[in-house]
Amino acid sequence: MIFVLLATISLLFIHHGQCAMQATANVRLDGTSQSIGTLQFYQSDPSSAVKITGALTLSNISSNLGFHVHALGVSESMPNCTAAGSHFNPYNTSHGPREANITSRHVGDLGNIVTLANGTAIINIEDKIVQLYTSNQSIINLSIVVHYGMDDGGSTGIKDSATTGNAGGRVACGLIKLASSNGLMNKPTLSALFLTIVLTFMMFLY
Ligand SMILES: [Cu+2]
Repeated sequence: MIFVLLATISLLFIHHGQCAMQATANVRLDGTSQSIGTLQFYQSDPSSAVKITGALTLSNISSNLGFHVHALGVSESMPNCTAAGSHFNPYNTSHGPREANITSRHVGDLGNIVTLANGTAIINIEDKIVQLYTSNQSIINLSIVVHYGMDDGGSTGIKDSATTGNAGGRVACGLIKLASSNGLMNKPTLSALFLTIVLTFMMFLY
């Protein structure tokens, strides 16, 4: 009996550790409350990539636009994008493209998003360096920033290339918030289901 209880408790802990994490960022034009879209962040476990999806409407802007996680949070309702600080760079590394390994880019370096002729950017990124789980690489409560220009990956030597990819000013930004729906709310539900199965099984044993 005690063994079954202990096994149940330890399995519940294992289950909790494996719950997927989900976050969102409502992206607004710099210094305004005008939303240009909401991004979804999803990570199924700490060793898998973070998926970033969504659509942003950047009317009249058609090109590659620098896309980074910056080190500080911003106001959720009316963000001042300058207040997001510099690139999220916990290991004090050089700026680089998204494809670079962890020693050759900032954790927050997500490269560029590409806008269509009408200004809409469809975002579908998988990144193995940013994290949603508690970690030095966690981007929860930091900011996602969209720039006016292209991030050159730090390779051109032009102006601010080595620090920011020379991506220019900040068009829009948003606070990256942990969403309770998948990361937290489902845990009790799933745990209760699991407990019910175990208790039913025990009824047959005893
Ligand atoms: Cu940036």
